[in-house]
Amino acid sequence: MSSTSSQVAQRLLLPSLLSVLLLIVCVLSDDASTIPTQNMSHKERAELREEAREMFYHAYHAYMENPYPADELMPLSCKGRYRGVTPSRGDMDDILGNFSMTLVDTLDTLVLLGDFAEFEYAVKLVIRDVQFDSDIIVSVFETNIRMVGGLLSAHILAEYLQKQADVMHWYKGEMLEMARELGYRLLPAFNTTTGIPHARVNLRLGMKDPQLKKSRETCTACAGTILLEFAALSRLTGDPIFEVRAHAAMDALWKLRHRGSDLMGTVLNVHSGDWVRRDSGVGAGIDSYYEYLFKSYVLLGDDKYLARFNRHYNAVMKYVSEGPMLLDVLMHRPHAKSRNFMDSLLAFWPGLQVLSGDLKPAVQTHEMLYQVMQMHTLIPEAWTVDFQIHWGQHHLRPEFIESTYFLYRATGDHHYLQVGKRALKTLQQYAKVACGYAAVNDVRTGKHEDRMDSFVLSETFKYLFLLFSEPQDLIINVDEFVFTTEAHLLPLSIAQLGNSTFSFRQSDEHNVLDFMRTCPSSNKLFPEKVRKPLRNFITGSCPRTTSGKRLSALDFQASNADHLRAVYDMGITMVSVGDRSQGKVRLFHSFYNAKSQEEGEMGLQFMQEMLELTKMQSMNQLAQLQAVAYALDDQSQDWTALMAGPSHFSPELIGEQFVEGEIVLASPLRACDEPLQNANNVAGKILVAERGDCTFVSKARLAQKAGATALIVCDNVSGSSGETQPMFAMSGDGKDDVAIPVVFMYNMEFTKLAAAMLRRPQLRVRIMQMVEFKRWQLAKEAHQNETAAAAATVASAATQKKKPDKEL
Ligand code: DMJ
Repeated sequence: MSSTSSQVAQRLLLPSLLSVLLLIVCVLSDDASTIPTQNMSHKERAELREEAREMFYHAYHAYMENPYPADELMPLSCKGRYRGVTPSRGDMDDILGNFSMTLVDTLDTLVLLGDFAEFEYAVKLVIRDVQFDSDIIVSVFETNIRMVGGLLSAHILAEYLQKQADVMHWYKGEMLEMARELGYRLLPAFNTTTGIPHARVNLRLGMKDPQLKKSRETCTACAGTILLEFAALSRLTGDPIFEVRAHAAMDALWKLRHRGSDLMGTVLNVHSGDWVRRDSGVGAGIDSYYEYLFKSYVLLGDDKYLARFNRHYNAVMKYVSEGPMLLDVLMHRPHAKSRNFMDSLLAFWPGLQVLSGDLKPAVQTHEMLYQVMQMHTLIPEAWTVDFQIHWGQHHLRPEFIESTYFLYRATGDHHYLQVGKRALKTLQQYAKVACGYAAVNDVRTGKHEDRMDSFVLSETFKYLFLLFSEPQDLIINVDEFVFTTEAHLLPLSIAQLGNSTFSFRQSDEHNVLDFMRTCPSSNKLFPEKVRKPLRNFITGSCPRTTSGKRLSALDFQASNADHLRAVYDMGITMVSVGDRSQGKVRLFHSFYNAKSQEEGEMGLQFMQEMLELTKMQSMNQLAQLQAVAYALDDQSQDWTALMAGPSHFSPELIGEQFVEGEIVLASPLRACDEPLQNANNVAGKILVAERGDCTFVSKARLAQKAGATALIVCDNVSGSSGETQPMFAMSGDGKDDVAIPVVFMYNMEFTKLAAAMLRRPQLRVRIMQMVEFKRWQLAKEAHQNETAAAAATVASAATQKKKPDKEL
């Protein structure tokens, strides 16, 4: 679709999108065997809406009556958090710019709540008190989504109220001017080689702040969550610069995707465009990049963003999504999981799936999240694949409630109202304090933190209020807006400025409930059908509650007492072998020892799975294992391969790739200080350095600088060996500047190499993957056998010819 024709269509997309989803739900829901969730009465729903409103005001008044004009309320001390005054929390404080962030972030929620008087008062305060000319370094991403987004949305709604509610006639676009000024202050961050913005900028000095000299790295979400606000800013002010810069950043990011997997990493260098962290998921570091691709398409009607979103979406569903779980992989090796935990930011994903029309996986992931919540009371900041707590904090984040809201809007299933009710009551019970709502430091202890982020008011309570509101309760038709990642409202009409098409809600307009009535109660059965099989998802895989479910070898943890009991009951005995410290065990299974016939059979299955797993593990380990191979004389076909480990910071040798050369010992052997004494004898050779005194990667840089073609780091612990110790991959420091292969050898293996060096001065070695070395050897042997067989055939043919002569 061309952009003009598509724009008109896109303006209408979101409302109709939700209607289409409702229709799909009706068509698919004819299974009477699924029990619908208990419906919530209008009365209860209205009470919950009012409770959400009260929650908002409890927090809002605590902020306004105590620390305002501070950026944030500290709810335990009831004081304000000011940049440069309150003890620093490090990078986290880049959110703060001493610009009354909580108030700016909250303005449009006041309008949604219908509180025009307080909105008007708050707007006056913002115009009077907020200024940006401060020598403070702030996060470009956070300032954009909370401040620029907050000001823009408030400006749009202020003009709206002027027209529709006949109030605020004094308002002359001051907040738009403030947003424009702030936008200009963020622009210096976009002066990079790639056009991808720096992560931080000084509000007064731009990038001239000496502290920003070394600024290089940013996260994908940080750079890719600008366009909605900047496009709105350009279109409202008539100055194209913001939108131009934001599109350029999106284009540059798109070029950095992995061409094979279509996935993105999470951290990159804004100048070189190199990836610094190649983990790829949908949570922290990348979340709102995906959100802004899709919503830029909805808001601006540019098809390319939908195409890009779809490419990434397919990749995420192929590699990252695993049933209801979403687990990071490496963008360049997408079949390898790179983390064994999920973070709470990814809870926005089902909401985005709803908007993009993929309802079933949205229902599934939401169900998984709900179970995490039920298991730990509050969703922790991160949890492991077996649903144990990884990071215990709970920051009163909105994402889970946001997804609950979108799922309710799309399905009409009252289950989502019940989920929202539980989330609301839990916040009341565990987060409410005298002066606002406090984040929880650890969901296991319930201990509070002196922290209430501005998104609690701008998002968490806003989505709760929306969830329990009937469409006719709202003064605007939210379907005519896109919610930014900070839940600020931008009208779909933004592309046709001066010609506002959104309107106050008429009570009979787009009435979702009426629509639901045309499709009696069965409209909730589709999501129920998807949720039902997942209802025991966590209890089924959680090691703490094994009841009734067979423990699979994949889930088994030897340190878990329940698991040990379960395998014992299945008739499996575990015997330690070798040195106990190595933790090697052998498993024996006997039906005779099993608690029951059924458990005996489960034990047999468990053993078979274990065997498969062991095979897979050793294949993976083998793939990573490197070989340092040599022959003792040039003619010899007899090569010796010593095992070595790879590194995370150097190029991998894959397949038939290898490095070959003479080896030379570094002098001094630890190779930490520049220059190497024998630097002039290193070029073109493979350098050997001993572990210790400095990092692996700094030795690698020194070797590279001296012109070495590869580096072997040998262990400094006498007697260590890959035969008895697990091989590992050396870690770097996040930079990507080592271009030569680097491998690690334990002491015993290196001692063999050293002995060979003594026997043969100027020994040449070949570094390659161990599996490739084995393959190469096998091919060589096969070739030798063939040659020998061919020689034997020739010889026997010659003998046969001679034979008659002899006989004669
Ligand atoms: C909010 O500031 C935004 O939703 C952002 O995109 C992600 N993190 C917080 C809420 O958790």
